[in-house]
Amino acid sequence: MLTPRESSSREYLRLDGLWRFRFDTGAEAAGAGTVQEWWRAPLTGGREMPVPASYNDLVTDPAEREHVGDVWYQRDVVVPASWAGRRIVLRCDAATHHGTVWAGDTQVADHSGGYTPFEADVTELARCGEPLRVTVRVGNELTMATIPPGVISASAGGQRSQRYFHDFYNYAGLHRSVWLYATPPAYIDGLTVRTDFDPATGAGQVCYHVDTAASGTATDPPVAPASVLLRDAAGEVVAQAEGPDGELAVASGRPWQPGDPYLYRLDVTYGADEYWLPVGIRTVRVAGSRLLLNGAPITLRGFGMHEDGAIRGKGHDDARMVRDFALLDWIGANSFRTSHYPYAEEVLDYADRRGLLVIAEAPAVGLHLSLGNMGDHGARTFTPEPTKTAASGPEPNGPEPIGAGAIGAEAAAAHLAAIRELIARDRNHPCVIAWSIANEPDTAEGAARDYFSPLVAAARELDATRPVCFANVATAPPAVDVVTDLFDLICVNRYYGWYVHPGDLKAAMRYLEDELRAWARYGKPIVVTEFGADALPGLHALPPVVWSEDYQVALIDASLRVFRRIPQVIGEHVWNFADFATAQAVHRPGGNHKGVFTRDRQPKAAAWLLRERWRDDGPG
Ligand code: GCB
Repeated sequence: MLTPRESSSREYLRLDGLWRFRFDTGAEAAGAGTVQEWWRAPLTGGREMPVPASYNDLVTDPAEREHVGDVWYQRDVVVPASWAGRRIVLRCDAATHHGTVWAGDTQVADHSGGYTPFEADVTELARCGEPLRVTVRVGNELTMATIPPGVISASAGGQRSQRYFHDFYNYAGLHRSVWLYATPPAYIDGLTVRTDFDPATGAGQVCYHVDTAASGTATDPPVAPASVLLRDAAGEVVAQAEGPDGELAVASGRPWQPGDPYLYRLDVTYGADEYWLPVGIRTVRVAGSRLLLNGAPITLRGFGMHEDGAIRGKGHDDARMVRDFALLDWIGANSFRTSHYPYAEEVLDYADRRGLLVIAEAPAVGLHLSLGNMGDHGARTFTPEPTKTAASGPEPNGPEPIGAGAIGAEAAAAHLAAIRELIARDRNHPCVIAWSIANEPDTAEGAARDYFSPLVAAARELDATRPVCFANVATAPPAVDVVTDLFDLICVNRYYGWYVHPGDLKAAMRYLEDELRAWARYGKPIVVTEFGADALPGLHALPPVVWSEDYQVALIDASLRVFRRIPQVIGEHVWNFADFATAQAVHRPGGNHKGVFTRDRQPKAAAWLLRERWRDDGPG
């Protein structure tokens, strides 16, 4: 599956804008819309919702904001008359968390996983020159079979509520664009590039693989194989080849790197079809406790982020993206993690062009069912047996307990699918330097090893060119973690000075240093993928106390000093880039405030500190 792009043979309609919209609040188990087949006629009710956007913060009724179940989006699109004879595809970039699509009266796609695209060939259903009714049912339910997981319960009055084990609001809707696009009937179906670069000689190499296919309407598939041209940024052809697989040599290659994100362009032709791909020539390797980009050690400075903002929630927004990257540049960051799910493809395209290094994360967050405020005391995550004793059960009227069995085979299959879709979508981006396959799973539990071994193996098989990692949780320090040896990078999320020893930075930093030195014994590169403190914008205190901007500054400052004493620590990612929405909770006043920027993207005091530290370090 290829990202829609315009070319001499391809055209698209981006179906952004207001769609007809309806909440499915019926009591039927399958949802009233499904039972009554709402896709067969214009949606009634007169509501409209923008795409892309989360719907949750656009409504005023609390029950609608917290709705658990399906919502329906619908619009008509006139299929251009000029598309006659071409293959026509309907594509959703993200339906969070489950999307079912109808073209007219026919169901054409059904997809689980809220952050990766899916598409369907609708050539037979789309009449050129006439309107096509497009209906999308979006479900937001999280269960023990989904990634991320959750538990749904119903009150005596039938009101359903969703519980989940991750610390960001469960925004839902059509979060990214929906497209209708046309290609020739015989078309380029997939493209993979792998690059190599020899810093000693400057020799670059691009290995490519082209998949082609022909839709049912193709009368005359091309006899010639695909051919490719590699052009430099000025448009000059620097290498070319024929055939579905090949190697392109670039004698004096200009490598892609932060500060100089040089992009070539691969032009692919197959019969009448043309497709192009930006290509950055670069290598990423782990050597001992170093992470090497183009053979040279790099240190990562940046953030864990979120796709999050006021009003639009998790809906992709070019304006927010451009502001975020401007702030990353201003502060001197060279990298970020797509915590805790794959971000919009527009973000990765932009990171390629801006020279940001990205740890791309699968949406596997909350696989730790006994964690802190979100989990149940004593719950087991990967162990297939009843999870708790009566003594550790919830309070009367408390949340629905996590059931027996917890994270099992179904969730593992969903997790594997999420990893596959992430790598298939993002493997051609030079900005992506590592795959993070989970955030804070319970890797102190013995059964975590059997759960993760096949997932790591699958990630390596899908892409042998990038390190594989996961973000380790505080409850699984080196003495008890059972999976770290399976991975290439050690990523740790640590809150010394916040959840542990709040207000006592001296003790906190001693424990932080001790733990990092214990991880250093693995001899692998260490990235601190989370550290930080909540700070309410405008709250000041001298001496610094928790929740003040001054305490956030002091904690980050002290942590950076510790990291720089330990040579194996090659990355520091502050949690978080900006304040963000979470589920309603008494310890989350208006959301999570660990942002170094406010939710409307203005600096807190810590931003100025980081700017001073990071800009002094220079690029890379
Ligand atoms: C974590 C999680 C992140 C939370 C953060 C916090 O360890 O990975 O999702 O938001 O802590 O602020 O508690």
